[in-house]
Amino acid sequence: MSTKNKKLSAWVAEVEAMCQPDRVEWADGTKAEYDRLMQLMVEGGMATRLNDELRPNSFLFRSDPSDVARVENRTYIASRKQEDAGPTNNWIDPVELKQTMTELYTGCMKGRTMYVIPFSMGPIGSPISKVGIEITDSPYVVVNMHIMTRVGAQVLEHLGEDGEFIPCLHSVGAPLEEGQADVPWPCAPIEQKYIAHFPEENLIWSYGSGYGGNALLGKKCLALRIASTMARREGWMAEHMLILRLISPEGRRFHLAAAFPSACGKTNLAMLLPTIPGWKCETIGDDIAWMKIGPDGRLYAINPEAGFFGVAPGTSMNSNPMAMRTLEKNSIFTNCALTDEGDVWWEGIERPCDDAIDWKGNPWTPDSGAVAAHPNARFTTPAAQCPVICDDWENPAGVPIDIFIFGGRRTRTVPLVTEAFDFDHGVFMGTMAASETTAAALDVGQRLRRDPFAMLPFCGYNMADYWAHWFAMGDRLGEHAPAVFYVNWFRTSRDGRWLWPGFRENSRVLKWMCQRVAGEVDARETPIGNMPRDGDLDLSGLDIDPDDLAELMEVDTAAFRADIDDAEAFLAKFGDRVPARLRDQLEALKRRLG
Ligand code: GTP
Ligand code: SPV
Ligand code: MN
Repeated sequence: MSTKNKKLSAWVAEVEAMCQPDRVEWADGTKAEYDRLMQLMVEGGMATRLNDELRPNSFLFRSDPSDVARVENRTYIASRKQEDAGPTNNWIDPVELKQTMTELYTGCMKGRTMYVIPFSMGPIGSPISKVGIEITDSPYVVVNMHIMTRVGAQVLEHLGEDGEFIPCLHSVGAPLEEGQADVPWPCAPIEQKYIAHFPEENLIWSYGSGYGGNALLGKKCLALRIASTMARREGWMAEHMLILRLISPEGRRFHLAAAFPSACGKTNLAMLLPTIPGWKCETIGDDIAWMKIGPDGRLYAINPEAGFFGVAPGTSMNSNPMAMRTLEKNSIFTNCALTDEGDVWWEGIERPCDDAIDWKGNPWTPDSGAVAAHPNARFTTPAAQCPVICDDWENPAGVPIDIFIFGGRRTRTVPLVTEAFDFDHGVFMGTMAASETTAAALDVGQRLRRDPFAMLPFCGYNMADYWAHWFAMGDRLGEHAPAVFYVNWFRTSRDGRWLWPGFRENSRVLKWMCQRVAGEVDARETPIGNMPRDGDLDLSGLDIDPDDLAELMEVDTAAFRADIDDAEAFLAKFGDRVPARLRDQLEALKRRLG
């Protein structure tokens, strides 16, 4: 395979000269290619084929123990001016960063194959879709990109002679000397890792990591960091949001898009199997939404991805049965445990396991005193295999969004659900979002942090300008702007129990949202937003202690006042770039809290 696109051939030649691979291969996205690369990796000791009867056509990979998640401290937005990256992004002058990285890239693919992967984010040819080309020296990246994006010859055809593409360069940063044997998971030490974005050129350079969002460059790098900068320039939105369709017993359809930080429940909510009778949920996307205003003035969303790269631990037939059925076959598992039958296992799968090989490759039993699967162990699985995938999931026009949901992991303070008074208040809620951190990033520690719109690690430009963009979109949408809600599935009691059962029971909260949007129920006004009146949240058949429910719904005004102080300190970092409307919202909240 090759290309008629002159810019592409020139870029591939330039990268080949710099990285000096042994050979170059163009990925065609076919099953034959997938099978051949998997075979190569099994023979090379990088992959284990799982028991074909238990888990057909599926493979397990174990990463290097130093390379298990995104690295936020090594992620850069290299805009020409530092203030355009803003105070929440790491910044290096683009000229300097290119120099540093060019030195690292020089000869970095020696002894390896350089793969050129043409891929589309979104259905090929949709007006919302974008073409990317990832160059990588990792065959693991190639097979994952096969599942996560649309790879192949059609993309090159669509690109033609002068089509635009987003260049995404990736290397694991581990050249092989003549005769040097490879390791199962090549990568570079942390201080040599760079996940770099050059937003003014729509360019991505990633070096030194083979894991997830550091290496599968269509996902966070392209579909969020670069796309968010394009979206602002072009008047659309690129968000860290799942997309789902909820159908009421009467057949009324609602489309919801929800932004929760990494490992805070998007994949679970996207595949919801409601516990309340008559309600149905269909999945459109589990991580990223690209949204444009349609001809009717409403906001239409597509899922730019083609697969799910989901957190394995905690996934079970009880918590997320639709995910469990999606990954029955044709899936890639990374950093899960391997059972003696040759299947995968992880904490919270709710299946017994007495004997396994843990994610580091060592023998494991329940008495080992350590987890068998890494907390950020993941599955890569085709979206089309999801039993509740929506008929419209690949509709190039997208689906019209009725409801936005924000949230995060808050053991205290934040109640189960609140509704914004209006869109501006909703933008304020998204801005105020905060969450306890998770294992999805390697280097952020365990703490509560502000994570506006769940975009803190993913916004490719100054976040204050991003808030202004949200207000501008709201103004353009006017009466068509989605309703906005804030949820917290993670509140705990003083003695550390979950107050809310979560998972499939979250359908009860979504039902209340739909009833609000349809004008079927009133709400109770509180200082922080509208909340369900007593009896309006459908709790039928749910055994929940009335005291727990009261605590779950409690508006702790003292805690919210303290939260405002923290929010003000956060906003102060952005100086006078903070939109006045945001400050107005903050003042209004202060007044309501008294
Ligand atoms: P990323 O892929 O990192 O963006 O994560 P995500 O937002 O898709 O999170 P995911 O749905 O994979 O959930 C992450 C973890 O939170 C898993 O261990 C889940 O079991 C757990 N979780 C999800 N939903 C709930 C819930 O409603 N209640 C509780 N207690 N835990 C949940
Ligand atoms: C996240 O961290 O939000 C993910 C996983 O979805 S990764 O692709 O590694 O970014
Ligand atoms: Mn995510």
